[in-house]
Formats: sequence, structure tokens, C-alpha cells
Amino acid sequence: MDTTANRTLTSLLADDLAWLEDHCRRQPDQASHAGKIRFAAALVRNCIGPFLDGQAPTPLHVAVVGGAGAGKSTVSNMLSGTVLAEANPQAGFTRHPIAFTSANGAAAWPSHNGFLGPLQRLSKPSPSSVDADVYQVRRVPAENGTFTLLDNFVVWDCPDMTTWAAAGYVPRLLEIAGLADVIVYVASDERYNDEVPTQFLQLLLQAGKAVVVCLVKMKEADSPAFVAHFKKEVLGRVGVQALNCLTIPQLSVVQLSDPVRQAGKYRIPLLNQVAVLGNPPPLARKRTVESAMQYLLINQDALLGVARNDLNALGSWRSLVQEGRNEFDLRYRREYLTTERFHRFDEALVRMLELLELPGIGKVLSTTLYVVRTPYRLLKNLFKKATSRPETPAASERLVLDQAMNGWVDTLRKEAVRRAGTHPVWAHINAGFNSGLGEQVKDRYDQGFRGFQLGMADEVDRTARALYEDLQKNPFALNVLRGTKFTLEVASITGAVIAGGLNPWDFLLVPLAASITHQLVELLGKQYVDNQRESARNRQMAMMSQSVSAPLAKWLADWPTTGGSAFERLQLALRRIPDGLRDLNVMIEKAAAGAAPAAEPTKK
Ligand SMILES: Nc1nc2c(ncn2[C@@H]2O[C@H](COP(=O)(O)OP(=O)(O)OP(=O)(O)O)[C@@H](O)[C@H]2O)c(=O)[nH]1
Ligand SMILES: [Mg+2]
Repeated sequence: MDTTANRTLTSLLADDLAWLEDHCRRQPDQASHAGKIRFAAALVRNCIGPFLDGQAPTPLHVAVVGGAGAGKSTVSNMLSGTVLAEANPQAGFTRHPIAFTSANGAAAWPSHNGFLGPLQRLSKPSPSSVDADVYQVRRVPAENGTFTLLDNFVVWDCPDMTTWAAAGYVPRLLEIAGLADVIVYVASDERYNDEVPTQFLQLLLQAGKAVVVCLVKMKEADSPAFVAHFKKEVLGRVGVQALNCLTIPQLSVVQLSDPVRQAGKYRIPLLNQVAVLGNPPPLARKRTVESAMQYLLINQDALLGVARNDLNALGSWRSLVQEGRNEFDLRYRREYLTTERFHRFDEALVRMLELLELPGIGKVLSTTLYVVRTPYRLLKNLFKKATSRPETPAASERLVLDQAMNGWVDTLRKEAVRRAGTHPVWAHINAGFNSGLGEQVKDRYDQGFRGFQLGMADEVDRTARALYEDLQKNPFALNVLRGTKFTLEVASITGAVIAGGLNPWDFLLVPLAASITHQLVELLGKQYVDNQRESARNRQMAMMSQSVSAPLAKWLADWPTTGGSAFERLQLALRRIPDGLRDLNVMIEKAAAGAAPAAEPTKK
């Protein structure tokens, strides 16, 4: 197995989840969600990671969990056969996880990097009430030749799970829950159906942990009723019925002080239940790992759901930027492009029509036709002068763009102020505007505009010139067009003469026919040039968009998730976690099938 790839992947994934947990804890009402993310990270680093690292299946880990003061430390003592765990009437006494391991057992655990995440191992014996991110290991002398659970298991006495929000020590419990192969869930008859421990039990079952329920402190005679009640009230609520429920009635002080000899009647069934769930150890471990992986894959959307509010806020910022861009583009078209004539195209039309006149000897004929059309031309010019309105000069392009730009930025700025209190993304953007974001936008806009100008230099001139230059370069097409025009003119004149016969009316009909034909050709040419003018406009619009508004919109849209912001880290985590889980699953499948090589991690 490629242990380096495994370790890189598991530690990256655990880091991303840890970051997400921290992000979650900063938001109000997200405590239980933060707890679930912590549990997911614990599954990755304490359960899946070591498995892929080739760690031996023994010792298996059994974690004793439950509400405050339920009797966890007492049950831990029964499991380990000692009284080394401090049972204490003060609820919430145990504040960090304590491992009980056989003094004869393997000492090689915990050995791998990142074991139990941020929890440090206490090097000196300390009371279980030490309230710090630590754990400790207590070695238990072997029971003389008798069967002991510690041959194959490490027993973990854990802090309580009374509220998800107990950020101080609940994560320590979650760390061990991630590690555990078997869970002993302790509930006393006083508070067996508290909401949070029940939610926690449900989480453990969803993750496929093997669970034994241990109901304690009831009167012996009440045991069957308590079990029935627990099954109905608690297991019914979490949707699981077939769980092993053992009972340990209220024990005497003598029994509590020597569980091996005095409470064997209750202890042995408990040991048997746990031992069965861990037998054989390789299979039990494989089941723990595969179930954890399935849980992570199935619940990844829910786990990442904590980022939903952030993604919504980012999405609304991006839409606002996009709307601003659309308005910017629209203003450029409406206030500049549509009023801009591109006079070069008018000149090009004249040049094109000139080209259609016959050269050389044909010039005489063309000139004759020109003279014939004189009355029409004079009339047309008069008409044009009388009806044409003075042209409105197009607004300066830069001015229009500047105004559109200011409008865009102002809208964004106002919205950032308005929404700053609704989500940290908006507060971040608002803070950005207060510290120079507006100026940065303008700088980028200037840059974009310069690029646009460079790209556009002579573009319109070139397109307009190409209209007649292309024709000049293609003598065949030119001659065909000239010939067609000339033939049409001659045919129309001849047609007019033939139709009316030779008579004085011909002085009117011949110029009329020549003029109509010419006007037709002119109209066709104008149509063609206008089309070209419109496509030049569209091209200019596209180039402006490409050089100015599109890059600016992208930069603005991405701004909250760049520059090392929390939202940049968030995006990275959201992108990497699903990839990481998929890769991890591939590795587990290969490892479980006994295949040697680890999967190539997906390129990020
Ligand atoms: N008499 C009697 N007392 C018990 C029994 N089980 C637990 N206790 C007492 O109940 C108190 C709490 O038990 P613990 O085992 O410390 O409970 P815990 O779940 O570890 O509690 P925290 O670590 O504080 O969350 C202690 O004083 C125990 O001695 C029992 O069967 N009989
Ligand atoms: Mg305790």
C-alpha cells in the first residue's frame, strides 16, 4: 500500500473537515452540525487512516458513552475489570478520554501520525477531571489467567454528551467515537431519554458502529419494563429496534468496588456482548472502516450543507455582479453604439459604387449614363436636403463607459452596505469597499479599456476599407458586377425606347429608366454596407465585453473568494472534500480486496 499517498490524503481530508468545523462553530445555532463534522474528521483520521496505513486490527476500541453522570466510568470499570476509572457523583466529572489497556498487551498503539487529532497524550498520571484537549492511557494489570476483554480491546471512558454546544469537551468524546469499533451506550433510569444523547446514539448507528446499550441503576425488578420503555421511547425514535440492550441494576458499594468478583453476574454478559461484536478482529475492523466510509459518502451533502448559507450569499453577490454587467453592456450599446454612424462605411459605399462604373472605353458609356441621370440626381439631392435631420453626434465612447462603470460600482457598493448585516460574505464585501475595492475596480476597468482600445485600433477602418478593397482584389467578381449593372442600365433604357417607340417622350423616359436602375443598384449596395456596419457594431460590442466588462465581472464575482479570505478556504474545502472521499473509498475497496497499490489521488 502506498502509505505516503494514504497519509497525504487522509490528513488533507481531516484538515479540510477540521477547517469546516471551525467555520461552523463561528456561526450561531450550528453546534450540532459542527459536532457532526468533527465526528466525520475523527472517522477519517482515527479509523480509516490507520486502516489504510496497515495498522493491525487489534487492539479494537470500545468507547463507553452516554449522558452526564449516567454511569460511564462505572461501566468502564466493569469492562476493564478494575476500579481505575474515577466514578464520581458530580455529573460531568470525566472531562477527557481515558484508555484502559492491558499491561501485557501491545504497546505499539497509538503510533500513527495525527492519532486523535488535536488531543495530546498526557505523559503523567492525572485525574480524569483534567479539562483540556488531552487523553491518557492507563495500564491495567492482567487478571490471572482468566479471560479479559483487554486481551483484544482498549476500553475508553469518555466525557459526557449532554449538549452539542459544550464545545470544550464534547469534541474529545467525538474523537473517540470516530475511533471506536464498538460503542457501549450507557443510560441510567434517571435520564435515559434526553434529547442530545439520543441524537448522538442515532449518529453512531448511522455511522455503522456496533452498539451495545447498557441500561443502569434501575431496581432489578424494573429491568424488563425499563428495557421495553427504552426500546419504545428511545430506539423507536431513532428508528432502530434490534439492538442488544443489557441491564445492570443499581449495584451495592461492595459490587462497585470489586466488579470482577462481586458483579460478575452483570459483567460477564456485557463482556460477552462486546467480545462477540469484535470477533474476529480483522472482520470487525473491516466492518467499522467500511461502514464509516459509507456513512461519509452518503452524508457528505449534509456535512457540507453547513456551507449552504455561505454559498447562497456568494451566489447572490455573483448574480448582482452579473446584473450590473448586463446593465453596463446595455448602456454601452444604447448610449453609444446605436447612435454611432461609423462614417467610414458611408465613404466605403461611395467608393464601392464608384468601382461599379466601367473603366477605360466603358468610362465614356458610364459618363454618358451619369449625364443621363443628371435630372434625377439633382432632384434626389434636393429632396435629401429638404428631409434630412441634422445628425446627433454620438456621445464620447469613454464618457459613456465611465458613466456605466460608475453606475455599476455604485449599485454594488450600496447593496454591500444594505446587506452587510445579513451574512459575513456581505460584511466582507462591504469592508472591501471601505478599504479601496472601488478604486481597484476602477484600475482594472482602466486596464481593460486600454486593452480594448488597442484591440479596436483601426478595426472599423479596416472593416470599412475591406468592403471595396476586397472587390478591387477580385477583378472577376468586379467585372461581373460592372457588366451586370451596365447591362441592366442599357436594357432598361432600350426597354423604355422600344416600349414607347422613338418620340420626344424618350427624353423623359430614358433618364428615368437609367435613374431607376441606378437607384436599385445603390439601394442594394447600401443594404449590403448597412449590414456590414451592423456587424461591425456587434463586433465592437463583443470586443468591449470581452476586454472590459467580462473580465471585470469575473474579477468582482471572485473577489470574496480570493486574497486568502475565509471564503476562499471554504471553496477549497468544498471542492476537495468530495474528491477526497471518493479517493478514500477507492483506496478502501482496494485495501479490503487485498490489492496492494493505493489509488492515485485525484489531481486537484
Ligand atoms: N450505588 C450505585 N451508584 C452508582 C452506580 N452506577 C453509578 N453510580 C454512581 O453514580 C455516580 C456517577 O457515576 P459515574 O460512573 O461516575 O458516571 P459517569 O457517566 O462516568 O459520569 P461523568 O463522568 O460525570 O459524566 C457515581 O457516584 C457512581 O458511583 C450503581 O450501580 N450503584
Ligand atoms: Mg465519568
